[in-house]
Amino acid sequence: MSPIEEVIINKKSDINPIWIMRQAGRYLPEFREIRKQNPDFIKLCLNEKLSSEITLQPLKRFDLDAAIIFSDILMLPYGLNQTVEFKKNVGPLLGNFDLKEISNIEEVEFVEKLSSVYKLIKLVSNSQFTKNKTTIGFVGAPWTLLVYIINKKSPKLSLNENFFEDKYLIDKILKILDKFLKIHIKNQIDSGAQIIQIFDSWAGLLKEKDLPYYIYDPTLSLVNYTKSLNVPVICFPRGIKNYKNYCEIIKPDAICIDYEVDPAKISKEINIPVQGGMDPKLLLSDKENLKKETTKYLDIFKDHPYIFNLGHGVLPETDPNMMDYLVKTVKDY
Ligand code: 1CP
Repeated sequence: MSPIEEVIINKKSDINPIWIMRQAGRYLPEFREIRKQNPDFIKLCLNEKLSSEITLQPLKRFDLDAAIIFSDILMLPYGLNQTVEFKKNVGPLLGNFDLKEISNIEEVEFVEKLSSVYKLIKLVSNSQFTKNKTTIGFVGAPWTLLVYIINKKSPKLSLNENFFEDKYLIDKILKILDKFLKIHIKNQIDSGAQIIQIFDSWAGLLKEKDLPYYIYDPTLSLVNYTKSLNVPVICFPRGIKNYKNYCEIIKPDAICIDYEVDPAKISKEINIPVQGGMDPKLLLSDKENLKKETTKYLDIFKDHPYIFNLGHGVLPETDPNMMDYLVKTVKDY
């Protein structure tokens, strides 16, 4: 069993495995080199030779315990024939969503469109670089995908005024997402993903009263499904106000926390394995400060099953040497 599985499945608390969200990405010059030659991001994700190489890039540099596949949560709307493009300095832009057309998409057609993602997972999990490491597959949570599908751009820029207006449409989309997210999860697992992480990056946008319908019910459905396939699931409801409630309702195998929450409070309140938490901006400071803050998290979770990670993705302006120092600090603890 790999160290991350030991923590999640056997609740081991005396080891400190580490992986980093967005560990394959723009802070690495070798990634930027490939990216420069491949301006179409979706096409790059669907080139299994390159996307598997990108997935393995951070593992060749650092002693990380997991490979997170190089893909994107927006591959799902892409698989449902909604156009997705990534514009520099703007972010993702999605096309119109045709409910009639999407309601008719067959499973085989969807799986065929995303087949390169599954090939990439096979290549990664069979690679010598992932020996005794975990291959992590992932999906966007239904709520976060709903946000992109209806808003058609990042809610960072703003959530459309009439976002919640068409309840019929929202209900239909959530049902379609439930079906195809399960298909996507199943195919990732069949290809070699050993853990699934569910990214709910925009969980923080909702009011408490809306959580059951938009987050709890649809996420629980995916968590239960993944568990039924005997694969652990990590949930990351970024910005949610009450992690304790979330864990009690959703019961993920591990919970990934963001950098806004107090880790000491989490370690007291939550008794399932915890992942992440540290502010990615700390990698932009100096080594002394980085070591101090890293040690703080490791101290707090000393007797708790804990996987080291950040509280959101590593920032593009991060110096790879600082990443190296972070990994070594965790391994030497
Ligand atoms: O070069 C570039 O411009 C591409 C940047 C990039 C990368 C490296 C995007 C566009 N996606 C990815 C890969 C990616 N996305 C991974 C795989 C690799 C890894 O973690 O090492 C993962 C897990 C994601 C997941 C993802 N995509 C999330 C959830 C996590 C999070 O950051 O909150 C979200 C919200 C997306 C959408 C997306 N894709 C890309 C961007 C810039 C965004 C965010 C857009 C926004 O701000 O709304």
